[in-house]
Amino acid sequence: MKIAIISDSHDHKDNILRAVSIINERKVNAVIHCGDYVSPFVKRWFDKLDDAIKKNFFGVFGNNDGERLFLTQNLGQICQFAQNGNELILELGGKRIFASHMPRKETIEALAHSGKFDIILSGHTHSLINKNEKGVLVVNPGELCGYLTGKSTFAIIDTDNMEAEIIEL
Ligand SMILES: [Mn+2]
Repeated sequence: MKIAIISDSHDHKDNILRAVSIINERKVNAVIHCGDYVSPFVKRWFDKLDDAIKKNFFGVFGNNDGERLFLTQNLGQICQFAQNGNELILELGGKRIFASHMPRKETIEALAHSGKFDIILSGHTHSLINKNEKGVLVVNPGELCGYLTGKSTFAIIDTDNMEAEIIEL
């Protein structure tokens, strides 16, 4: 199963549309957004994901997602947010996945060593992480917006070989 991991899109329309088009072309099975969408109107752009992919579109809120009510009402029509908004726990492709916007480094390490999850996802720092720690895949896809680093990135995880491919726009 292929899962696209996006974070920190920060309302960047062009980059969201470019990522959506690559995700559709690559016939990805699911999308997880690790937060910082910002405006509820981003639904207009994520709505261009193929219908089959939208059925498996999940997300958590970031610290810049202040308008949770309208994000839930608008983007929530196509994106299934974590029950508490902050910590997404789900199983896809037989892998147990944890996603949160801004877990501390120590928390990520503890989760990776807990044996409870196969894939740990985060965002917030706008910096890439792509490592496999004894079979546990730890990924921060960097920033889709590209505002801080000048690099606009997201990731596609293949749950069969447990590798994350980093895609730079
Ligand atoms: Mn951010």
